[in-house]
Amino acid sequence: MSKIDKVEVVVLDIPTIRGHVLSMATMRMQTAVLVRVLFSDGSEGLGEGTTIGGISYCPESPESIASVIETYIAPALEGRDGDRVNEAIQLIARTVKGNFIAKSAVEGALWDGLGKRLGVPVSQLFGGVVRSSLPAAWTLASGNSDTDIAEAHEMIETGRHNIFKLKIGKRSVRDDVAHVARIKNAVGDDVSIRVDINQAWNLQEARWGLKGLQDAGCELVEQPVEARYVRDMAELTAGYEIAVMADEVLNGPEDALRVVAARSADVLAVKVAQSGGLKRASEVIAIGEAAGLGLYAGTMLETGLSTAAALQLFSTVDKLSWGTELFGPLLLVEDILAEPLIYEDYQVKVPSGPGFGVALDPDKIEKFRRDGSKFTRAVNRA
Ligand code: MUC
Ligand code: MG
Repeated sequence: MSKIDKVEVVVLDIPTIRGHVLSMATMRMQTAVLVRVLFSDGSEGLGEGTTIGGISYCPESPESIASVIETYIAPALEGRDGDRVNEAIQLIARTVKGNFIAKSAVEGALWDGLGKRLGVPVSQLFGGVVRSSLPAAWTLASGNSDTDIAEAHEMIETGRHNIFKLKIGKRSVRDDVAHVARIKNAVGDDVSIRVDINQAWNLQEARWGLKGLQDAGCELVEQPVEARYVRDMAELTAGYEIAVMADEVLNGPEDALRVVAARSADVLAVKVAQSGGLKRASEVIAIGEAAGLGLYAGTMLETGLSTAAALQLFSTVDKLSWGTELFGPLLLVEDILAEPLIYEDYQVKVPSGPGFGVALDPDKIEKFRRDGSKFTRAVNRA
């Protein structure tokens, strides 16, 4: 058996390439909490727990993620059998309530370690890939329509992205709809435009918003109202042609079942971290598939590490009808991988090496680590 010897955490603060303006916060920096699990046979596994905009997106913060892992999850796991990932998941669930991002980070490191020891990519532990690259949307969120249009044209011309998610909800509904319509007109019919409100509208604003957005040619609206207003989401889903996607409401399979029962979305934004790990995310996917809902691979704007983890899972999904937004590393001034993920032909490639198929660049870890935060041993390049 490969015993879990040690669970370590390092916190990285990495500037973004531009301000990322969301309805609840403007990001100029992304904080990634990395986990490294060291096993008794000398192998190791890496995971990442990242949230958005400090603690403005959800109840977890980078600091709470690090602290929950160090204080509660690490002592529970150390000494256990690292090959028994399912047993570890159950133990963590009994030890810690909620805190899905922290759990996901540790679980990720266990899957990565298991895949590396077996010499197979994590996708194989979930049944194998059905595709080796996935379409990747980009988020336009500079806060300025002209800048967003220039950014979109550059992305289209360079073959990086031809699907765009616009972050709105900060301005009035009328101004936001005009902003979306301008961008849609500028990029044309072949380019898909979606929006994410991040819960900023009330029901009445959302009615105007959805009407205006669908008239403007926008295809999908993500989490227009607060996650707890399930009936409002159901009314909006039934009331308009534009697809309604659930995001913040989804903390795993239990919530996915509730969304299905309430018919409160057309599409599920499946996020590995928000679901509570790869296993629970796979259960969300299964529920979405069984209910005939659309599926979309969401992001917490993670580094290449968690983006690779997500690619391992979503490459095994047959009908990912709305594609992915797995562009996280491209929003950072520098990614932390030794070999960056490959974005070309409007797709991102699924890494094929063992585990998540990626390695960290130790110089980047050193450069971006928060003062006082470090792994005990240097990170392997291999
Ligand atoms: C969210 O709410 O979906 C995903 C892409 C992006 O720009 O922000 C996130 C968060
Ligand atoms: Mg969202």
